[in-house]
Amino acid sequence: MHTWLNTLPKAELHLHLEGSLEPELLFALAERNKISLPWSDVDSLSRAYAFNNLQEFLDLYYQGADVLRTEQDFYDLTWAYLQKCQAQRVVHTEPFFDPQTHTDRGIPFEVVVNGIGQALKDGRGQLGIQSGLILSFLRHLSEEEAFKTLEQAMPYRDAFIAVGLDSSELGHPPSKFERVFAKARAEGLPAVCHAGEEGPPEYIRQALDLLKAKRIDHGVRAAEDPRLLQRLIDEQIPLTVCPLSNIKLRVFDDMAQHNILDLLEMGVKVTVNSDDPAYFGGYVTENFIALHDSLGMTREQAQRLARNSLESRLV
Ligand code: ES4
Ligand code: ZN
Repeated sequence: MHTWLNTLPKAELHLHLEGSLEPELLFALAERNKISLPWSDVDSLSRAYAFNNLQEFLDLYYQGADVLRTEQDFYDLTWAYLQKCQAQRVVHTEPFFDPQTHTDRGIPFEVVVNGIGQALKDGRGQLGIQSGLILSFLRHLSEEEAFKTLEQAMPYRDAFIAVGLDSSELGHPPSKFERVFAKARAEGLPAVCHAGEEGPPEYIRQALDLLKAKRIDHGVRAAEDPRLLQRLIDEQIPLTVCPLSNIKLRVFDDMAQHNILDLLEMGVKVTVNSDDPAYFGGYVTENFIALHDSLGMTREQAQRLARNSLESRLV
């Protein structure tokens, strides 16, 4: 079953490139860039990967991203992820990156986008992996800062297929970013949005109504609101669910409590994704395996989940 799940053709629609930075590459880049780290070795860093909530994870994730400095660093990060895609039969991926995490440290926007963009191009040419990059705004920062980021992105408009919204959810509702998403839409960039991970169902509604989101990232808290759930079913709005992430960040107590298969059986268009695989213990295949081992996911359910992912592509 594990091999079968690995070879099932699938798309990944919820992956933060910065979250695919494995401890080994993190240490290698620190050495290459002559950066001293607060961890003595890979093992002590890996031991720090124990989180009680989203914020505890984000604090470490932003710290880890500090080793990314040059175009080659961003290329190497993206290329390592694409090799995982090839090994797990991810034939199409729509990864996020967080430009503000880098530009706020003085890394030029073009360094980030050129490194990632070249690797994605080589992934198409050399690995046959189709892709489209999503520029994600950090919601703990202001809408004004998101506007500045969108402006910086405009010379590279064609490098992106959509805009997203991530980082600390609680206290930062989609409504805070209504105007910048309207501007992005006017530039031809559709929206996706993290909502209903730690935040309430109301944030999912706002993502749909105010940001015109084409997909909801996570969205698992929709289960608390029957009317919203029915709307997701009626409109077949994809949810990019990340099971291992949800366990690591304590959205559910354990995998046996996860609601993804219940949502699938109700007719919600759910997909399986890895979110930040270097931090959460696995890539897409490991997420599928966890659903099989802990929830008894059948082959037929896995096929439907994989088909949903391919049907929910933006490009
Ligand atoms: C994230 Cl799991 C998650 N949630 C919100 N923002 C994020 N950025 C990276 N991973
Ligand atoms: Zn995410």
